[in-house]
Amino acid sequence: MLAHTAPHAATQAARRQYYARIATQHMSPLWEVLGALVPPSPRPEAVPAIWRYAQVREQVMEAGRLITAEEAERRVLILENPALHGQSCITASLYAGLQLILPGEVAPAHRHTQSALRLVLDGEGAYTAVDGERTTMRRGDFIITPSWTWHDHGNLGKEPVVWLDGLDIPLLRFLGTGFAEKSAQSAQPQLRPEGDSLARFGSNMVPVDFHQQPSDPTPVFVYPYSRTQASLRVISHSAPDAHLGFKLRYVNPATGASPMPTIGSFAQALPEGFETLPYRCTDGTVYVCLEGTGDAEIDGATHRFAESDVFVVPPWHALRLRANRRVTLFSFSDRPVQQALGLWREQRA
Ligand code: GTQ
Repeated sequence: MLAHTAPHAATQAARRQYYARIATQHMSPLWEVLGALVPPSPRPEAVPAIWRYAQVREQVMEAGRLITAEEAERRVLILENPALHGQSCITASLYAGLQLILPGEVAPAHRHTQSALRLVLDGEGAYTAVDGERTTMRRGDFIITPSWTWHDHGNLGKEPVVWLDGLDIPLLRFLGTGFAEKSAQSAQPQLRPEGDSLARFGSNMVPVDFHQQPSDPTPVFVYPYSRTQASLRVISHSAPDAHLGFKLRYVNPATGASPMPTIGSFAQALPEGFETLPYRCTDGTVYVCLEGTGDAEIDGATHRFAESDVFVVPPWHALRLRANRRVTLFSFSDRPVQQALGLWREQRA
């Protein structure tokens, strides 16, 4: 901010000429932009938005008639934040998209430094393979492909399968740390039977001589929705948190940390008729409704959501949730990054 009294016209003209001169040497005056650079509280560019599955499903299916999964490599409709058009992101740090795979198709094996999650929305019979182990994808399942792990997808079933992809693409683009490579084989060889990693690491036990190194990916890469549902049902007998309902975070079972270092992920239940108190946090968050119907009031504007709808709450926007019928939500954000840097804040009204 400049001084409170407006400068004289002659002073303003002199300053403008000066700014033009220093611009030729790639310099600019901080005092013109300081307030925007160092705001008193977050001013995200991203805006609240909702994608209603019933309204976008047909567009997703149409992509299946226009391009094959093989040709596209990944047949995905990117969910673009309306205020970040052309930037392929849903928040400043996160990417989201709806991926379609038709019966008989394969999305070929590749790996990249970007971390990815899948949240299965529609259809049955597809699988994701991660570092040599396949997992069958069922509605609500949360599946991860940590940084630099090989992954491919296929559909062995009889119906189209759609899932939500969540990646840290914008964050890695910002950091300049994106690397990727394609595998020579389109499908990975199966090194272990399905269920191996969950049995070894996902049953409150780990192999006796297992020690996780900081750079190792989490040993469990599927979090079946049936287990999440069972947990949320059982804890729903207690009193809900006034701001969050019943909310759990997914963890790497070997460490208790987030399954992936850049993306935190959560599952949440709200009893029928429950309404949360306003809550805001610095991590812009993508929500997916897995069960029920409700209203998300984001900074005062209400968005009605139903099953498989995706909505985004930008950083530091107050959220109030109302469950018209018992609601289960999945969500993800960059919270582990903010927490690792000591930056994360929340506020409960
Ligand atoms: O499945 O690997 O939506 O690399 C965007 C980039 C999915 C994937 C996306 C990707 C993938």
